[in-house]
Amino acid sequence: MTETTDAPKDILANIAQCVQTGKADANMNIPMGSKGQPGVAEWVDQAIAKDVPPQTILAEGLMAGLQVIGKKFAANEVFIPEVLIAARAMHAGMNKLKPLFAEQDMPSRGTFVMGTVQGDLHDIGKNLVCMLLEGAGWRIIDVGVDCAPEKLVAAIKEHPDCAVGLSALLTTTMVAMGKAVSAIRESFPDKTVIVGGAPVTEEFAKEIGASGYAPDPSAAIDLLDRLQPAA
Ligand code: B12
Repeated sequence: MTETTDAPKDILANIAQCVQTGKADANMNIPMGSKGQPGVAEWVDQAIAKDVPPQTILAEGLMAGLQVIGKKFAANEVFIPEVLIAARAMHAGMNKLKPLFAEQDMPSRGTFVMGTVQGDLHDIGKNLVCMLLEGAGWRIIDVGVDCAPEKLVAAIKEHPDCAVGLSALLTTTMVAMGKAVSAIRESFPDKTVIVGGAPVTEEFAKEIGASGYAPDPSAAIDLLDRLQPAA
């Protein structure tokens, strides 16, 4: 951890570091032996007390930490438990910032409607993609697992400017992914629809008419930046 001076840049570095280690607050004993030391929640409180703008705390503290974890996850340097712990730590900070953003305008990268396709109950990958996209500024509408095409289309109608993500983990439900993309294209021909999940490939994404494929959340963030640049 960065040696504590009162400088906002050190506080932001500590927030990023605590997100990476998953230390949500002082009560947590992650990493082992750190109980009682400040975590994300306490450092965010300090940053707020120093009048650091909430956007800066989000971008240079919380998101900076989670992006490191996202890249390490893509490179197989950390694994699912670490990502989930880091995401939970980030949420501890987000909860502190939410009331401040409510007073201003919550900066949003756009809305992302995400679901696991019909017949498929796997949601760990979907949830990870949602968490990391949320960390990158996307507002997430999680429509859950076993999503019939009609459910996806209805969610898109409610959020017409959204980008869409579909997840499938079973070779048998890849067919359902194709059907979901066709149903979305019928109502929204130009909609950005990205797909992923262990059996899904770039080639399959093209075959079913999806806008793109990403193998992991970090690549999904980059893909969405290319397909649907920030306004
Ligand atoms: C956990 C698990 C389960 C759990 C799911 C719990 C849950 N809440 O998700 C349970 C026990 C319920 C389960 C059930 C079944 N499972 Co299962 N399951 C797994 C297992 C072990 C891990 C999957 C997982 O979570 N991986 C970790 C996540 C993080 O990876 P991921 O989902 O791939 O997501 C990453 C990327 O793909 C990507 N991504 C994912 N989605 C998206 C979407 C977008 C838009 C983008 C950009 C990226 C993206 O980002 C994620 C992070 O990097 C896998 C085996 C394995 N090692 O993969 C089998 C596996 C997927 N299951 C399998 C099977 C067969 C089943 C069952 C049919 C078993 C049965 N006979 O009942 C049922 C099906 C139930 C159903 N209808 O869905 C097979 C599939 C085989 C196949 N080729 O089709 C696998 C591969 C196991 C095996 N080797 O046989 N399963």
